[in-house]
Amino acid sequence: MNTQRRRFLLRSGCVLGAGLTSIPWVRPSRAADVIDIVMKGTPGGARVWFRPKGLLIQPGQTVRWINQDPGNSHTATAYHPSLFGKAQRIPDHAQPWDSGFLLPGESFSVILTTPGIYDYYCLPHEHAGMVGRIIVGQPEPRGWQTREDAQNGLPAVALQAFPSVELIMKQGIVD
Ligand SMILES: [Cu+2]
Repeated sequence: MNTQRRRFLLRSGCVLGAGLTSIPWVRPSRAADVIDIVMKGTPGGARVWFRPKGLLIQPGQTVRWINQDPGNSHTATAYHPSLFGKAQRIPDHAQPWDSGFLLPGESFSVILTTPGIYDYYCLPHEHAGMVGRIIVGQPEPRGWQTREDAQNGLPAVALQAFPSVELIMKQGIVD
């Protein structure tokens, strides 16, 4: 499946919806296969955030971002050089993603298979500290601490907003 087609399916939600679960060769969907992260904000947009902002999942699980902020559009965008020239803050060889702008009520999903730490942000609100961190399986054996600690161009408010790897591994979920 090429990238464009895949993106379309993910944007439309079809790939995760009831449609595919009825096809025999697709593994039956369980509730735990899709984990939601909501995009929220205060009226007027003074504060915006992902909830949960830290999440531990298993390889092959799906993460779905849902914009539940009636007053703002948001994105979920992986830190990766191929997207807006950002430093890489996802595992090597993992597929970066960019949801594009999600209007209120819209959602976007990715299936994460490569173990490691994934940092992502909201394109218009990175400077408001709207970032999140997902750990798939467990941190990469090497390199993640360097990357976690690296400033590499992030605004301080974003860097400080990431929940620590230790806390995510301990709690599984960090609001
Ligand atoms: Cu945002």
